[in-house]
Amino acid sequence: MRQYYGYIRRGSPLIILFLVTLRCTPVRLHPQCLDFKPPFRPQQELQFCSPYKEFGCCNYEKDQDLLTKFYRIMGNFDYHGYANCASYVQELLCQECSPYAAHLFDAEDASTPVRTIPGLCPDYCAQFWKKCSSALEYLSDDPHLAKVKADQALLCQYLQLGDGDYCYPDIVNNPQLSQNLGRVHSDGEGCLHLCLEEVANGLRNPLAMVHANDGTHRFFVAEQLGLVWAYLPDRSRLEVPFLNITKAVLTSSWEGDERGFLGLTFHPKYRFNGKLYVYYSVEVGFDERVRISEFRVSSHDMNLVDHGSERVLLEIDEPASNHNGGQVLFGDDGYLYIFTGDGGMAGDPFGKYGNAQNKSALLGKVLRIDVDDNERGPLYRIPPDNPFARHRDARPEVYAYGVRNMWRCSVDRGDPRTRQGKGRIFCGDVGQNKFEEVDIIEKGRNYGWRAREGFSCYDKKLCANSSLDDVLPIYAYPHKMGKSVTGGYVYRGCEHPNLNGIYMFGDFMSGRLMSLQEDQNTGHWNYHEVCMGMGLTCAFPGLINNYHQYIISFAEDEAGELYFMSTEIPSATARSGVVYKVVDPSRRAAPGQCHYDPLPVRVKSKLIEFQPQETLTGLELPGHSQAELDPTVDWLQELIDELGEPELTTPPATTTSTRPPRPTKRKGRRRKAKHRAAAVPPPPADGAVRLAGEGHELGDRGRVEIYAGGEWGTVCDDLWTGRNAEVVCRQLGFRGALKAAKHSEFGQGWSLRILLDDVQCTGTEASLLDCKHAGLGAHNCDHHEDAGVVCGNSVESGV
Ligand SMILES: *[C@@H]1O[C@H](CO)[C@@H](O)[C@H](O)[C@H]1NC(C)=O
Ligand SMILES: *[C@@H]1O[C@H](CO)[C@@H](O)[C@H](O)[C@H]1NC(C)=O
Ligand SMILES: *[C@@H]1O[C@H](CO)[C@@H](O)[C@H](O)[C@H]1NC(C)=O
Ligand SMILES: [Ca+2]
Repeated sequence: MRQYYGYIRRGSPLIILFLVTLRCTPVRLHPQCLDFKPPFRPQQELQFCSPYKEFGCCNYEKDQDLLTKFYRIMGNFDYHGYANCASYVQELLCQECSPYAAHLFDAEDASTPVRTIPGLCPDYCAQFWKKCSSALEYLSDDPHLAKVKADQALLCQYLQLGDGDYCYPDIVNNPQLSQNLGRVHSDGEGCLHLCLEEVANGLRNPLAMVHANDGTHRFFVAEQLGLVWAYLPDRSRLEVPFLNITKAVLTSSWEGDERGFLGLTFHPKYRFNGKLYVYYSVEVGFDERVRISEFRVSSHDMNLVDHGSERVLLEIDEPASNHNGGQVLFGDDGYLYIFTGDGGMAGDPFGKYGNAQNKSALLGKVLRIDVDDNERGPLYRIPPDNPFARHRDARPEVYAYGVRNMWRCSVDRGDPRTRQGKGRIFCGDVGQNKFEEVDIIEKGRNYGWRAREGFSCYDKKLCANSSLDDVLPIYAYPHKMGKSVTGGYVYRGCEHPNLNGIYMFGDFMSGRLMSLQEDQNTGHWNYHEVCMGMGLTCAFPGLINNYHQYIISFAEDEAGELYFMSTEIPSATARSGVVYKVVDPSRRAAPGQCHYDPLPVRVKSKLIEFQPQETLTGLELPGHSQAELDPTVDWLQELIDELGEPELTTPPATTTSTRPPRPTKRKGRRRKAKHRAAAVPPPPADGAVRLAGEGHELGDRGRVEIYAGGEWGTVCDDLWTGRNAEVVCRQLGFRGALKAAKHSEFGQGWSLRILLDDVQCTGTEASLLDCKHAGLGAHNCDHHEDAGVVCGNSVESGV
């Protein structure tokens, strides 16, 4: 990739242009139900609309309703009518259960009325009209239908969809549409397409969001300055902060300051003992320290901490201002886990071999203490099975070591059915110069730092020592992908069944969202990037497909749904932090399956209603403005991110305290640099194609022009098919075609010769020239019939 770096730096207009033309196209078609939500697997098997019993938009009750409706309609027919019509009526009624119901009924596009009869393909419609047009009056009360139903042509024209390629029943027979239906969308490069919901905003470096596990389904968001805000399940926020220790917390407005309020967790029995634990930076005399304290909730307000209840459990000197750790959490064993940093500077320089490998130091460790029954006597005890409890040269609190600066750890709730994976602790450990890593924490184990960074040796001498016996990460990534890992969660929620078992995490600097999934057979963790859905993929009410770049933290709510927090300006005083909920647009849980009733919350302060501010970007619907699309800046930024900002390629003393590059929003990733990097257009080879005419600047659509025999020419073809379009789109680097445009839809290529006619592709050819066609330049059509394409990149595309 390096070799293309120079082009980008010089900002060659040629390349910028090329980047723009490669922009991925939005997709017309996506699974969506008539309630504007994703399809699901019904909890109880459908009887009537059985084609959709595995996956679709109907639950059992809806299926029974349709069955009743069916009987009511069929009551109007004699035996002969019944024999002719029953299957048609059933099929038409059941399209409400199709995973593409919104598409078939034109509900996706708010600018057109919802149909009463699903969009039908011409052949099917003709058959239906011949055999059973009398059923129309029972199926629909649309007055226009009554007018046209006597005329097959008029009727079938009326029942046709805007993009005729995806009508019923072709839509169910399209392997590309049905193949991956119900799975997480992923593009050709394996990037999972997800969407987001904005949950809270206006936050100043929100670095933790936790719940109290008390049945109220409140969530608590901590800001670096030392404030914790309580939110109700309806996302309104209490005006008075739950906790305010801004006066004690040491931080600054400097972007990338790693000091501050860093962690928060509720006691597993909070509901009964009202205890919570916080981790923050303080200045004591001339020393900087981290402090782990216990607080209690106020006895008269459940949304307020008793600020006088603080008991300091532990204070640790911090020899430098960076690498302060900050995670606190309770393991399944009921003990409090504390994740400290190595003390800072670069390369863990303290002592003989650094803090992290020195078990007598509390820095660079995972600590484990018992905070139960601490009202009298010591504030915490050492769990008897702590691995070094009886070692002379070790602090008894140490649970695991060799840690650099674990930023965000979480406990796996385990598979909802099998409990597989339950209790595992996942952490992101921020790297030094080269690699970021994700670890699973095991008792007594060495996580390698500073001997090792990721899988590679950092301190060669320590690394060569056979007594190191360190645990390797489950995944490590190099600094061209990001420079500061933010550990996440294994998804174990209810609303998005596809995501179960996926560990999702991110990178603070690059804004990259990533995922790992364990192969149950090999134990290997498979990596997939997470992209934002493009086009209609996220076109569900309330969903968005972009987020601020600086991913600070991940979270799980009381029900197990997954969130992350990021900000545009990573300063403890900038109010640009947003909490996002992760949503899988390809499948939801069956309606009612995830229902819960939060326990009531007595609110004594004012409630501030949530006002979402973010919007879906890049959505194109016919007749809608495309003005908001300006991919150029984003593209470049993304590419630069990927290549690494030049200032950032010199490793700073600390990774996370680097002043970051220009803030930006991450939109759906379109393509990776390797594709864009093929940037210098090669001289056209015979059979090369390009797009022209109105709209071609979008890169995904236009009149097809082909290079053959030393010149560019057009393709005129009144029988131009989707298969032909498919070949063109693939030649252009797209995944497939959304439309075969006929009759010079993208204008007539007057200035060029007509080079191809009568093209008949099977769809798999490498170039149009490989398809059957009339002799080069021989044609019986004119420019009125110049052919065009609309290409697409999603799994949904493909004609
Ligand atoms: C937090 O407490 C400080 C005093 O310690 C006060 O000045 C500040 O206004 C409080 N913030 C909020 C949001 O209540
Ligand atoms: C290990 O850490 C302790 C506590 O900070 C320190 O006193 C000791 O000198 C360190 N040992 C080595 C070998 O660096
Ligand atoms: C290897 O590590 C052990 C334990 O830390 C130490 O005692 C030993 O001297 C080391 N060996 C070498 C060759 O550095
Ligand atoms: Ca490691």
